[in-house]
Amino acid sequence: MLLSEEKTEASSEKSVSEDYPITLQRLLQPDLEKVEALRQILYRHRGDRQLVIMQDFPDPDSLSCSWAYKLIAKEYGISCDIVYAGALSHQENIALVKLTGLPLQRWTIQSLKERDLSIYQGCILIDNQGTTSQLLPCIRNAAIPITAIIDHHTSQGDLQAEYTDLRPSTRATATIFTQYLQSGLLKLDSSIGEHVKCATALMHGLRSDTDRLMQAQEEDFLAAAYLSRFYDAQLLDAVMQASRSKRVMDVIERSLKNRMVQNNFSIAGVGYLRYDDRDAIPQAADFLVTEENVHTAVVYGIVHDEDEELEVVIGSLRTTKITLDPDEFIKEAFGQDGQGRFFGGGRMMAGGFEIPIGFLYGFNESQDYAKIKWQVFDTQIKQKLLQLVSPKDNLLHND
Ligand SMILES: [Mn+2]
Repeated sequence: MLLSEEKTEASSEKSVSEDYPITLQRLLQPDLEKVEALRQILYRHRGDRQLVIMQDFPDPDSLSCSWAYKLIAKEYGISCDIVYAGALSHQENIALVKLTGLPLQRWTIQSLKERDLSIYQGCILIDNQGTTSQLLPCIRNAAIPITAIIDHHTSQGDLQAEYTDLRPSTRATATIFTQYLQSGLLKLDSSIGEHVKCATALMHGLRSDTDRLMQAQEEDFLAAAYLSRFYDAQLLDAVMQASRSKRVMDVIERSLKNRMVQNNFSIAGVGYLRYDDRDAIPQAADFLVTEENVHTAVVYGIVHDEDEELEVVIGSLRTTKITLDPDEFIKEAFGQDGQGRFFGGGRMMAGGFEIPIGFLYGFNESQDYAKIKWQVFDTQIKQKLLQLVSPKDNLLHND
């Protein structure tokens, strides 16, 4: 090979243009020898169970690539557990994991004592070389061989693995993995939800390690171009917008699970939430309205504030339909209270409502009571909304 990785390691600021034809050649045919070597190793280990070890504070690059590896390995009957010892600290990472259902496990050092590590025939280090993981020494003590190291950090020492793909001049491990996919280790299929979500995660990993592509090189752009055929732009957008707490994410998750879509309206009750998290309701509505064929989303829940001894139903409406006036819609749906005040109103594209719970405040320390109370409000609100959404069948037929 004319362009050796050693050269680029020595001078990482190499100019791409000076060896353009060779680079392009390499980009279009990404290191087939390496891919072939990995294919053979996967084949040799078919049926194995492996551990994919991430750094203690996984970032989008390591999260997405670990997932991509798991999906590739599955093609060879290898089942992988993706583990990390530290914490998912950044909101965006929590969002990425939540919204894509990225399969990972947190293993504390203490919990290792109770684990049977003998079920694993190998481990894989992705986007790290073990130096940033507390888990690796224990894994090594358990005599689990290192099957592969795939990383773009500069070499951290002489850790031996059956397969090593270290590319210090590559900006993101996601670029390496995208090239693996492109070379046919796993044929992405945009009709498979998991593939779309993994491609979205890889796009996020690639973007985040290249400062939103500002630092990207040609091979990263080519990788992004390939991923663009499969990824879900709206899902990525939702991940990127996230500076949300875990509890907020949980509310959004509930809204996704509970939503009912009728006549282009998406309606979701999310149950109880803390006062501090009330902002999760409009955020959930923002998210639900991005669904295909939905123009208006309404999300509501019972917000409770123990200090104030207060419970109130809070709801949010978001619409992209120009002809729908949120203010009018909410006033018509919920009407007025005993004093003639409306329960809510709105502005362009958005609206909200608050319905006091008053006398029914409190849980009586009974889960059943809380549940019944929620069902009553949930049913009533849905019914009011459905009278406007589909006037003909305003009774609740669904369960
Ligand atoms: Mn990385």
